[in-house]
Amino acid sequence: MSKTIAELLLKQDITDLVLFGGQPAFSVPIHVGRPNVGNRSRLLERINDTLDRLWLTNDGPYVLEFEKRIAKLAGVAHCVAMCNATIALEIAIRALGMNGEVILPSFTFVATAHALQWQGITPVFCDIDPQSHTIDPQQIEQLITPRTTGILAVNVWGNPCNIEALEEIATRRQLKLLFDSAHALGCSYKDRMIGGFGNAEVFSFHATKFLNTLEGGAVVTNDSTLAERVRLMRNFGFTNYDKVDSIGTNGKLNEFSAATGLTNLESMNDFIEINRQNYKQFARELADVEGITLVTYDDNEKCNYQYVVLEVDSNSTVVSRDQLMQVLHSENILARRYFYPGCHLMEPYRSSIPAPNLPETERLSDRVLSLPTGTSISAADIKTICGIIRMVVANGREVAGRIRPA
Ligand code: T4K
Repeated sequence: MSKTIAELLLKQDITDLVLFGGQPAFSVPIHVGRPNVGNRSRLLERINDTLDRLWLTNDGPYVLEFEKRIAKLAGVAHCVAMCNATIALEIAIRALGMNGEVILPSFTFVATAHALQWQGITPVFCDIDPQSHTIDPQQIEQLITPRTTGILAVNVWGNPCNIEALEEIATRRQLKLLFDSAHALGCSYKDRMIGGFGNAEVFSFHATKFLNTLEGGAVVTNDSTLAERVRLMRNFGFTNYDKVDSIGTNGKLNEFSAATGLTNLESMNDFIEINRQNYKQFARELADVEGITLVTYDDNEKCNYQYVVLEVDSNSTVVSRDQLMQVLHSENILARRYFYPGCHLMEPYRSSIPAPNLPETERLSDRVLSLPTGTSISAADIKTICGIIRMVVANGREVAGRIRPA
C-alpha cells in the first residue's frame, strides 16, 4: 500500500495538502468499510467442500451451522439467515404483521425506511437522542396514531437504543417492536446480548460489516412461531415439496456466503480487538482537537467498535464537516457521511410526506463523518489521518477561506 508515503509525509502545514498544491498522503484510496477477511485457507477448504458436496444453497449444512453459531452468539433461540439485511427487515416486518404506519428514526441507512415503504407501510420518522444517535423514546408517543402498528428502532453504530423505554412503550401501546441491529452483532445492552430484544432483531453481514458473509443478514428472535413464519417467507412459502401455504419470497443465504461467515466467526474476536485498538488510537490522537468529538462506546458493555464516527462542530473548527471531508478525500482518505441526509430528506420520503420536525437528526447529519478502520488499516495510517485532521482544524480559518467547493 501507500504506507511509505503516508509514513514519510507528515503534513506540516496547509501547503502540504493536495488542495493547495501538495502530494496526496496516500497513493491508493483508504476506504471506510473495507472487508475483514478471515483465514483464507480455511475459507477455500470450505468452498471446496461445498463444490464437492454439490449443495450450494437452500438450507445447506454451512447455512445451518452458521445459524446455530449466530443464535448462540446473540443468546437467542432462533436465527434465520438471509441473503441480506434489507430482505431480512422486509420479511421480519411482514411476518410481524406490521402495516399502516411504523415509527422509525430518520438517522439511519435508507434501507431501514425502504424496507417499510417497499411493502406499502408509511414510515413515520422520529427524532433521535443527540447523545446516543438512536431513536428518542420520549418523542415516539406523540407520533402514535390509530394506524401505528409498530416501532422499528435502530441500534446505530452498535450502540443500543434505550431498549427498556422502547419495550415499555411497545407493550403499553400494543405495538410490535423490531430492532434494526445491522451494526450491532456482538454488542450488549445491560449485559444481555443484542439479538433477543423486542419481537425480533435483524443483523447485517454485508461486506462492509465487521463480520461479513459477502452479502448476508439474519432475523433473530426467541419467538418460535415468528421464526417459523420467517423461515417460510424466506423460501417462497413452501411447507413441503410442491406445497405452498402462504406468500413468500426468496431471502436465502447461499453456502459460499455461510462458509465465509463461519470462517470469519473464527477470527471475530481478533477483528473486534483490532477495531477496539484503532478506535482507542483515534480517540487518543483526536482527544484535544477542539470541535472534534468521537462517538463513544460503553466499555462496560460488549462492543464491536466497527465504526469510528466524528462529529464536527464547525463553530469551533471553522472548517465545516464537508470541507474536512473534501480535504480527506483529496488525500485519498475516503471518509463517509453516514448518515447524511436523514432518510426524510431522501426520495421518495422528501416529496411524499409533510416535512417532519427533526432538529437533532438534521443537526447531527450535518456533523458526522465516518473514518476508515478495521483490519486493513495500520496504526501509521491512523496517525497520518489524525495528523491531517489536527492540522486542518489548527488552521481552520485559513483552510476554510482557501478551499473551493468540490
Ligand atoms: N440497516 C442499517 C442501519 C444499515 O446500516 C444497513 C446497511 C442496512 C440496514 C442494510 O443492510 P444490507 O442489506 O446491506 O445487509 C454501505 C453498505 O452497502 C450497507 O450494507 C451499510 N448498511 C451502509 C452503512 O454502507 P454504501 O452505499 O455506503 O456502500 P458502498 O458501495 O459505497 O461501500 C461502502 C464502502 O465500503 C466504500 O468506501 C467501499 C468499501 N467497500 C465496499 C465493498 C462492497 C470495500 O472496500 N469492499 C467491498 O467489497 O452502503
